[in-house]
Amino acid sequence: MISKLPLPEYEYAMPKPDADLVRKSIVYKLIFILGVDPRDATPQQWLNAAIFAARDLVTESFLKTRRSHEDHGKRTVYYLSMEFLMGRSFVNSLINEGVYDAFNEAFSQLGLDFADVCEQEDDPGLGNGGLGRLAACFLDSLATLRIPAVGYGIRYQYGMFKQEIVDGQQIEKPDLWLDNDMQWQFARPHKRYPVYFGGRMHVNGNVKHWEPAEQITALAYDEVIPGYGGQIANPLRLWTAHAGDAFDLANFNQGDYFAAMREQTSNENISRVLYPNDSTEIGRELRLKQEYFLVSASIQDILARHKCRFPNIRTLADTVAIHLNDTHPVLAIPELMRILIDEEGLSWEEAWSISCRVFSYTNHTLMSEALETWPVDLMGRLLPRHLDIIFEINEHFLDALRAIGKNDGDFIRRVSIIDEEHGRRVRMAWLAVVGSHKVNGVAKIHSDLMKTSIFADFAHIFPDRFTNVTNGVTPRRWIAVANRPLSQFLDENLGGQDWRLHLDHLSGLNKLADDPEVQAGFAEVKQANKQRLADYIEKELGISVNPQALFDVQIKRIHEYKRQALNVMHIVDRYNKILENPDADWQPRVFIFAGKAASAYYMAKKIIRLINDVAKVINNDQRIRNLIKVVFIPNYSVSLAQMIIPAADLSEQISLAGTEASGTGNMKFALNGALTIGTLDGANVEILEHVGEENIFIFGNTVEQVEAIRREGYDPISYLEADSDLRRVVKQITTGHFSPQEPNRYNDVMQAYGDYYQLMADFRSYIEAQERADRHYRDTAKWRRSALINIANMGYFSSDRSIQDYCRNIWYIDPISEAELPGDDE
Ligand code: 26W
Repeated sequence: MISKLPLPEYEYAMPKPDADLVRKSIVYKLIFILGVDPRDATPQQWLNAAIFAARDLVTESFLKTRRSHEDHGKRTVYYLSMEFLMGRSFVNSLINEGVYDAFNEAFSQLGLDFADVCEQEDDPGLGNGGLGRLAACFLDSLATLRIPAVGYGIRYQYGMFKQEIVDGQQIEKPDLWLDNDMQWQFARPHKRYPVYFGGRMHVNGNVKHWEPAEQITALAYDEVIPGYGGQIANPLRLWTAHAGDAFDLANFNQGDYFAAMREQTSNENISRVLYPNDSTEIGRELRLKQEYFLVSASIQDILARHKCRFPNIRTLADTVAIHLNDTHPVLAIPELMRILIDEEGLSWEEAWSISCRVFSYTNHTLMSEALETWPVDLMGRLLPRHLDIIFEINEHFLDALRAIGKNDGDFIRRVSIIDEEHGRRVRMAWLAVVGSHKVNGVAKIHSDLMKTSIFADFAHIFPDRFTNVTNGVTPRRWIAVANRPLSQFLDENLGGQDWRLHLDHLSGLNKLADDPEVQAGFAEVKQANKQRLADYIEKELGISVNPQALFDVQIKRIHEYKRQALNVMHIVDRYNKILENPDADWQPRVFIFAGKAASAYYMAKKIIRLINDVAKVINNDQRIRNLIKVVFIPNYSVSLAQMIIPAADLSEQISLAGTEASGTGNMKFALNGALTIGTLDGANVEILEHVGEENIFIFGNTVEQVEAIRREGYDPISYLEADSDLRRVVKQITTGHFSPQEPNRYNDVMQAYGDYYQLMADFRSYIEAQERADRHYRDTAKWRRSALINIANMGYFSSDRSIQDYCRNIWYIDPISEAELPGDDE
């Protein structure tokens, strides 16, 4: 370990900022960093100045943390992910650094509307959905728990597209987040690594040499991730592709400057855009290049950091844990092998033993269409040495199996990393399992299903390798930032703020759940949040919704398996029944949807259109008298989730059992006091265990029933025949009741692929669960009690608990102790 001498001249401790100091700092940044006269500054410019002021604070924590981690030489976890869905950083940083009130007060001294300034911040959308948001929650927890960690990702120039709804249909617009969002990032121009592609292999006896054809430079940008409580922050290092060093000299020297520049632009495409797909395999060359680009730069950086602290590369596995967030970064395995063997001169056996101890892998989906495989030809053309290493890994693996007598041809074909049946492809998930020491699923049911479905053969081969870590969410962002009224309520009723760090302390609410005063306090919180959302809906969409109605919310990616269509079927059924029986005592409801559809996912886009068509008819039907309102809020994002979730009464988690790996929205809703209506799928199962069956509305077939139905031959028509309400709903949707201009518009949405996601089979039980929810809501005290019990029992679903599970069972890392941390007096 290289020790650095303490130099007192190098110390700078930021004074603890009060509102005066914060105000001065903001004005200083505005004038001297941004060059703007305060008299002319726009809210956006004020925000930028305030971000610079806030960044100073997190940076101080960051440098202190880094020093402390270096001095202690602890094992570090490197989290590799193609997606990080961070959401806005400003308010989160203020809360984590404990300076929210000081900034709030500083802005009021300046005579500016703080909330308005905060709203100016862009929402970097460097992810699709659950997997990317989980990575963001994990970074928050890693920093908060003082675990030495670095996130590695790609700094896409264009993140997730912006969604507009035009004539009820999704339109995608580019997301230019970088235009406004530079303030958080530190460019690290000296952190640059070459990434090579193409070319050929030269074999000389035992020595293999890769002569690549193309070189791209990866440049680092660091974002500082503050932990809660101040004093601590970790880096998220995002790579951007730069062709500067790869300028095509031949063209340049021949005087063809423009050809050389063209080449440069095409190389820089690597970090241009996030693939907006989370449902089907992407399979494009540029995506493979992106994956390797992330992996190669990150592995080089990890090795450089290791070498700076420790003299011997052979100790790598003692100090480094590398986590693969799904298979997207799994080329990290052959990349590490390549460097250890070709550049560091280790034997295959030495390199493999290090590699297996270093890597671990999380699977986030069982859907076979989302499992990555790459054509051998493509891989060989782009990454010939890596393909070679993958073949060798496979050979060693299959030889080892044969050596223990597992040489049944069919079995070997099934577990081979190379799929020989679909035009020779590399199975990335198989490579991840063979090359990692631990593989985990993201909820109990998912981890169990993993072992009996996609990874059944591997669970036999490596019984100890498979494990579960149930997902979690960070209470800092999902309560402290998103729901300030609830935070205050919790502080008051729990007698302190420490639920932010120890979410299980929420259980203190259990004994208060029957107290009418506490219930009234909670009702006030919920009402304020509903009003805020109602105002937003009115302002943005011109739809007026009744804030006293039950807010029934489904927000998530649009996908057939998530069954937004089932939700629509219930709405249509309710519409029919209100028309039939207008004088019954109907519970007014507002149905809220939000979510993006992958741009090439025809059926998902159609579902968005269906929601909007149904909304148009029902919202404008005077006979309904506002008993139903349907709202599709465009451009779902982390920031929108932060506004919508606190306002929800009912949380729709209605995927077909066995399809949603975990879900994390389900946790955020329950944590904010919404009751779940859901199937026995993903983490819903564990939420049920924690909140108790009288505080959740469970419906639908179980995984076993779904499978039995499939085995016996699912017949959607039989459900239609048996249920006249269902028949009516399906007929209306499919024959143009909601699209009279084009009666056939939805003739394929209800029974797509023979109703693969079993909408018909779960319809009746869903309707009954909705009726239970209505009755429950009518009993105000009962509902409030249930909401409080939900909050009280969500402690388990903190991402702090997930990260502790990872540390204990997968990464073998101890959190840094209090005593090892730098204190205020340093
Ligand atoms: C190949 C493109 C691609 C990209 C992303 C395929 C699949 C994905 C992910 C697996 C999609 C995803 O976000 N999965 C979600 O992960 C969450 C975090 O673990 C879970 O809570 C969700 O249930 C799961 O759908």
